[in-house]
Amino acid sequence: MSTVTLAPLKILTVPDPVLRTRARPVAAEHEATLRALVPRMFAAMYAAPGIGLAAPQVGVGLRVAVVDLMAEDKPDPIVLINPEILATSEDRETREEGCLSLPGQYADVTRPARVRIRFHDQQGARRELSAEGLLAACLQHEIDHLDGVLFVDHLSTLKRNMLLRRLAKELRQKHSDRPGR
Ligand code: GNR
Ligand code: NI
Repeated sequence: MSTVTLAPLKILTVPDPVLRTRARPVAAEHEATLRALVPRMFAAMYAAPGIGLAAPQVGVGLRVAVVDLMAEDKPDPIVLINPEILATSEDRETREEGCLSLPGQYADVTRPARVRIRFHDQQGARRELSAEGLLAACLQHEIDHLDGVLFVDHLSTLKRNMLLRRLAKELRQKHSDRPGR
């Protein structure tokens, strides 16, 4: 049994500049980093709880994300390394999105209803995946994070500013409720 534990990864919130920085491609030299990072990303995502988490959300500027929709409460973990969108459907779908980096904020986001993506898994194997529904939205949301894009960027300026101001106010109140945290 392990005698030391690592502190859980902290999830960055807006306006942290790391969230607005394009992440760098993963290369062979990052293998050890990923072996340590990916399990901690899953732990942070399940604890939050969330259905996806991109490395920039935990302060790591690499093109890695984890996803698990936990459909019917069954785990189905996906590790996305250097994911790319190969194709998107013409038809769009609108659904409510949230983001662990904009806690407590939700808005309807319109995106392509279906996507086909290519990525490497943690064993380095090249994989492709076609998705629709919530998985399609989540994959696009995570790939956006790797490009410094947040779901609010898909909203009108008015809605985006309203949401960001509400978040800033709520985070201010939270921090004055709990001084020193
Ligand atoms: O937990 C999350 N839920 C969610 C809902 C709709 C579309 C995307 C998501 S991802 C989000 C977790 C997160 O912030 N991932 O980056
Ligand atoms: Ni997010």
